[in-house]
Amino acid sequence: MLKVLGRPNSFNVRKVLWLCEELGIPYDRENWGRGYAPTSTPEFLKLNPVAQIPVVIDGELVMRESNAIIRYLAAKHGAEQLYPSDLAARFNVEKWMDWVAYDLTHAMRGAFLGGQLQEAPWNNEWFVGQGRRDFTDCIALVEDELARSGGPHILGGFTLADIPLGLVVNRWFSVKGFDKPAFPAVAAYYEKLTERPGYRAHGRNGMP
Ligand SMILES: N[C@@H](CCC(=O)N[C@@H](CS)C(=O)NCC(=O)O)C(=O)O
Repeated sequence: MLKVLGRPNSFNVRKVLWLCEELGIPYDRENWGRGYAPTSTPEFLKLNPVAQIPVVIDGELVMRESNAIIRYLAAKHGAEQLYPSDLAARFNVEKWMDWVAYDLTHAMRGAFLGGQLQEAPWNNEWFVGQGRRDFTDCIALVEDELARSGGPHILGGFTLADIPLGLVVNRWFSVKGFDKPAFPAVAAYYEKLTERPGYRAHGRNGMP
């Protein structure tokens, strides 16, 4: 049975849990990370030297990096629609995943970890302001893309790209402390994703 190490309120753990729900993959989960078992122990560092969650164990394979993990699981379970084998189609999925992992992670550190949770070192005034501006600009870009393509998902049909992006959108609607423009196409996308049981369980589940 797949083993998932990580707390269920972690942005990156939620990607794995949501995909498992989509694909019907059974798993055991243990609570690790902030507020639970610390990831700085020698026991955990043997599994992930970066001291981060999620860690996912599939037999002999010990995995870290949430996007790599969900790509592995989708490929292993033959989820062709979510993660196509055609290279051009696959590229389109991966470009959105990489964009979330890099640009949006930085923006959300300022807007959410710093601005909302007041977590050091992200709660620096300049960093919070910049994060809020960058978060807004990124969501504006998603709005333009969805308005241009007509959606209903970022690439039309539901793919792996919607998992990190859907969690970002949930965080966008949950984050507080600054004026947020209305983005109607993003709001429609949020509602569309909410039709999915996996998103209701691990995305739009009351946690930011
Ligand atoms: N690039 C990593 C980032 C993982 C990451 O930042 N995990 C956070 C939780 S979302 C973490 O381990 N935080 C420390 C903790 O909870 O103790 C991934 O995508 O898996």
